[in-house]
Amino acid sequence: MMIRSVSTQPYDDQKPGTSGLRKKVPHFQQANYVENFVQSIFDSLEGFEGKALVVGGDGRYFNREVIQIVMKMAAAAGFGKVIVGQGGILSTPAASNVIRQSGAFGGIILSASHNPGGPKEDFGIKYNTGNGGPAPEKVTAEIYARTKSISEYKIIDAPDLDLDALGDFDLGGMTVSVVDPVAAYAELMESLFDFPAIKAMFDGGFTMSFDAMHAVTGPYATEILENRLGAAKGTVKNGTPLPDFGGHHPDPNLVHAKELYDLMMSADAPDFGAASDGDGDRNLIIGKGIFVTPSDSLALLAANAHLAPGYKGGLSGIARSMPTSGAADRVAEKLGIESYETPTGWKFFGNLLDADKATICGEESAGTGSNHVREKDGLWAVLLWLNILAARKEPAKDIVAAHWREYGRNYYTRHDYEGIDADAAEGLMAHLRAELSSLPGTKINGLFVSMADDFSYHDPVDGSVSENQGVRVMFEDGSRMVFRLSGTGTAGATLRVYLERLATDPDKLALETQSALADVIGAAEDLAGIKQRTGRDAPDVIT
Ligand code: G16
Repeated sequence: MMIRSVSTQPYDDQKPGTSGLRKKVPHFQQANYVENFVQSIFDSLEGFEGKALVVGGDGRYFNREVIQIVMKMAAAAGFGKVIVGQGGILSTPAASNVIRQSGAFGGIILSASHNPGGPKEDFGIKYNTGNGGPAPEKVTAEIYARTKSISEYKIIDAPDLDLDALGDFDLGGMTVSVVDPVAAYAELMESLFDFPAIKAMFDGGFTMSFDAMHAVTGPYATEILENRLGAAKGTVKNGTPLPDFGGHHPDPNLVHAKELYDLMMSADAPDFGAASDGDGDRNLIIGKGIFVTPSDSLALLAANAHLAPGYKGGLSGIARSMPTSGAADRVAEKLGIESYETPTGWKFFGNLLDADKATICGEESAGTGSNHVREKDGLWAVLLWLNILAARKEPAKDIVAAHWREYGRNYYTRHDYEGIDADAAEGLMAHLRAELSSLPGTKINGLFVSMADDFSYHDPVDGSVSENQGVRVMFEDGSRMVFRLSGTGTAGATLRVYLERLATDPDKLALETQSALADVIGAAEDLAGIKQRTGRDAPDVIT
């Protein structure tokens, strides 16, 4: 094997964000940009010699090229084996599963998630540790530190490997196993859910529309929903993964999955609608005539999880990210289990799951998952919903209404201001932070402030502390607003404003969300001066 050492210069912008390094494709195509980051990952790890590395991505533009580089660098670094999905494909939850099942040292996942793909669009590289989850902050901090001082990388000289044939191959003395990306994941799902009951529901005429958004979930959804569960052919829409996702944003929200939303609100709606994102970890749930917010979905899934075989023993605890609504907390309270509030980012759930403090986790950003892997899992959420629908034999809309009657309803919305000027965004956050200590006891847009802080998280497992995770302002009537800057964008800054109010009055459970939250929305504008500071009249995306 011919190992080549190539000298290189550091780049100063390789700091991993909420979920790995995400940039535009041309940015990644700069000389040695990919190699620098991959070498920095390897340099910050210890003890992987002879062990396995899982590699896969969501099939977006540049996926195959980067996989070849990663494999050749893994061989040069001394890994014993690379396990790669056929065609370079592995959904993020499936990659997590392969890492765990194979006992691999870790994995490299290539994705920019819900961001668009194509020659001028987004790409991303993320490292996951041996538990199958995104690297915790101390690891990403080491990787970042290494990117700032790197002076050479190592790669073997070898021809590209064919990623389309299954089997074991030699790459400069290292084994590359090209595996079926779907099979092991589908079996895992079958072990968790009551497939016969769901199949009987489909056989009985239950209808569904699943929008795979031309992203990685297509083959998984087709195999599981149509082939194994007997859903009608055509249930999975846009099921062929494309490098540019057909020119769309593979983001399963009400803006980018509008066609599905319109269908579900129409007279011809099927019984159930769902979608998943670029790399298969996010989900969108829409019942006939009702959109279920991710925060509500988390609460509902937790409250009903015992109906699925994999969770019939109950849950050890529930975890949610701080900006996610408090709906899940009341479910935890009723179940008599702990609830945890973590910063945004799935990596913060890893310790809780590993220590069995939480079984189910979720985020307002359309992510839900459990201890079956260490990533959020779009199809898992869809299948748990189907299992619940099959067991309860009620429409999704009735299940949601019953949940609100029992627990109250957290009206919830997120307003995103995308691609705004980074300095303006930082200025807005700095202004809010400066105001925090003087806010309690004051009134904003008619609402009394009871508490205001910049969220910091104390990990109950390893004691680590993560500060400045988002500005929270709580009001006396139980409503809340949260401000934070996205850590996943690739252009300028994205301001996220999360607005929430709990309603328990049975007569006030069916209001329109934006009007139910009008005064909290007004308070956010009054306090933060969003229009003036960002120059935007309205959010780009409201979910
Ligand atoms: C990533 C993380 C999630 C996080 C989301 C939103 O999701 O994995 O845990 O909630 O980003 O992050 P932000 O608000 O910083 O943009 P994904 O689906 O992009 O990997």
